[in-house]
Amino acid sequence: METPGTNVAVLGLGAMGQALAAAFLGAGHRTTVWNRTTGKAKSLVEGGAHEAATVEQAVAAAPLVVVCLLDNAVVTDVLAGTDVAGRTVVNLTNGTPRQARELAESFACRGAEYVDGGIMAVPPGIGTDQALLLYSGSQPAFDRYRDTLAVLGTPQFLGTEPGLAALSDLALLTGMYGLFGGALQAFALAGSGGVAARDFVPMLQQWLAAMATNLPRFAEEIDTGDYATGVVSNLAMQAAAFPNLIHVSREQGLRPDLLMPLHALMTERVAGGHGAEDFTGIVELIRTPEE
Ligand code: FVH
Repeated sequence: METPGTNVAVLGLGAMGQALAAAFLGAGHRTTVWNRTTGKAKSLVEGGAHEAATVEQAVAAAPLVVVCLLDNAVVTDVLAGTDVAGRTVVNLTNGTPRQARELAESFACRGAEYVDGGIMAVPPGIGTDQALLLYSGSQPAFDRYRDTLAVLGTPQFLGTEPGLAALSDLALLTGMYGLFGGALQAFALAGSGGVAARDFVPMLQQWLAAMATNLPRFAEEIDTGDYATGVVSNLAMQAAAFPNLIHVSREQGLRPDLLMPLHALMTERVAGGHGAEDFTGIVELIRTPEE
């Protein structure tokens, strides 16, 4: 286990990279930072960080290299040609499982251990109890740096398959964007009737929290593939009511775009003879590969 005093290099000083570097610094780790454009390291350097002039210098300065750049194409470009042998690369850049697997393979060929990560937090949440960080990839590397990484937020290691963290990260973000998209449509709809978002939010929050209690039942139905037992509100009934959500948006002068794909799936599932089942059966259509 590493203790405070670990040398850490942070590549990328966007909003998130700065927060990560500040957390390492705050915990007493010797922190070297690098960013493509200069100027973003100023407050970190004032706090004791060392600013490397090149990626090569940053990587040479620390056995643990934490990467947080815009996307994985940038990660590949930025580290191309740099000697990473003997280093542990922890990549917290948002990406897909396939990208994580490709990066793991590529870094292994170059003599580095690779851990992929997903940050379930916004920059101000880094270093607080609110931050969850998902990891997958090299177990020995994760175990070695677990305590160092814990200063960023609660670390959760999902397994040695490098893509696992990215898969869960993107699944959680998928759920979040469904929630956010629905909430925006709801705010716009309430607003079209003169209700300010701040006045509507208590009711919306209460409703969404109550609806979220359905998720364990959804999970059970999805895991068992039994969408027909214990149905409270069948899909046919829901599919009959759903067009009203679309009509009211149009009547109120709003775009119903966000609602259309779900309506199409509900209609298809009912047409397939599953109207008596639960809403959850739609997952079967989602699982059908695109043509
Ligand atoms: N910020 C957030 O809320 C989320 C939370 C969850 C995780 N995401 C992911 O974290 C990655 C970095 O996000 P960020 O917030 O730091 O993003 P930016 O502030 O836009 O900084 C981007 C950094 O990437 C550098 N960069 C961009 N293009 C290049 C390039 N071609 N070559 C080298 N570096 C590049 C950029 O450098 P510069 O523009 O300052 O020179 C920044 O360091 C990201 O995957 C999120 O999805 C954040």
